[in-house]
Amino acid sequence: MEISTYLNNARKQIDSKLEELTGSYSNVPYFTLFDSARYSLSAPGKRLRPLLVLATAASYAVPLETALAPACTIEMIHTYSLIHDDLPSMDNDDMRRGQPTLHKVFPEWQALLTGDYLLTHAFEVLANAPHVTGDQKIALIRTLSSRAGAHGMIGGQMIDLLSVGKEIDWDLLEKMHVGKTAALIVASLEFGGIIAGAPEKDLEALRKTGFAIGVAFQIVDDILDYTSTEQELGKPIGSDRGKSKATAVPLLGTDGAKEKAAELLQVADENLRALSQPAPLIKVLIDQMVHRRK
Ligand code: GRG
Repeated sequence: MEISTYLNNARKQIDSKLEELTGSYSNVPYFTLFDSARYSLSAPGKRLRPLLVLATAASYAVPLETALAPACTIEMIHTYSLIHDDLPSMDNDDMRRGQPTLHKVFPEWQALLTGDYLLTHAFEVLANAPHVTGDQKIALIRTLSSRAGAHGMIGGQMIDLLSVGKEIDWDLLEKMHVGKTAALIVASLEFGGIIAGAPEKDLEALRKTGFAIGVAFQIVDDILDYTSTEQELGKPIGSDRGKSKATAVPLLGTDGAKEKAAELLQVADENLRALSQPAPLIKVLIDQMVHRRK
């Protein structure tokens, strides 16, 4: 099958699985929680993280259906993080994925609870995931809780907010990017490897690939904040600059940031080549991640 056909089909399957997993409960007094969850989940995101899970699993010939529910849990955690990040007490953003942010459409408290719901529900879905063994479920839950936790995504977000208005060095900025952005991308590759029962040597190469492409992805995000348009990004450009956020461009310059991203892609490529299986789908996704306009 053509890679683009595989990815288009995978995107559709992710969208419909997400809809199925977040159900619609019209007969409960809190039914509107599911409306707000759907509002954010069904917005046109790139679905990079679940696609990375499926692409990694597919490299080991695991059927898409086996990895689909676990893949969707990473999108749930990612979506929760975007909802919370946009709240007035954090980044106070009005637009996300080309539409008003959740707290602009529903009450702020509901946006907070919708994020909480998606975070909690992801672990319920993992515990009940079909097609994976009990040991694999434990490994998936351990991986996701740790990558999304204090020493992963939350730690990165802490550095981000603690650094507002301050000059920070590359070392701290890289730690922020590793936590805020790379951690979930690492988890995505690890998920594919765990579901495939990949050997530890491959899992380590997948982790190294994930860290490299995760930081490169964030550097591209920082560059787009300077070079893209609001229409393309689906949110205002220059929003990080306007909030005195620490980003790669003022620290390294646009050319320096591009060079850094290129170095990281080289690291990712070397590690992908060290896998016991060829991984053409992962390579295509990495290409899309760095050569994007939004
Ligand atoms: C609130 C715990 C907590 C964490 C927030 C994800 C995050 C951490 C903040 C969002 C802002 C931001 C720039 C994060 C870096 C990761 C990133 C580039 C997110 C956007 O990911 P895309 O481009 O988004 O994959 P789509 O909408 O395509 O899914």
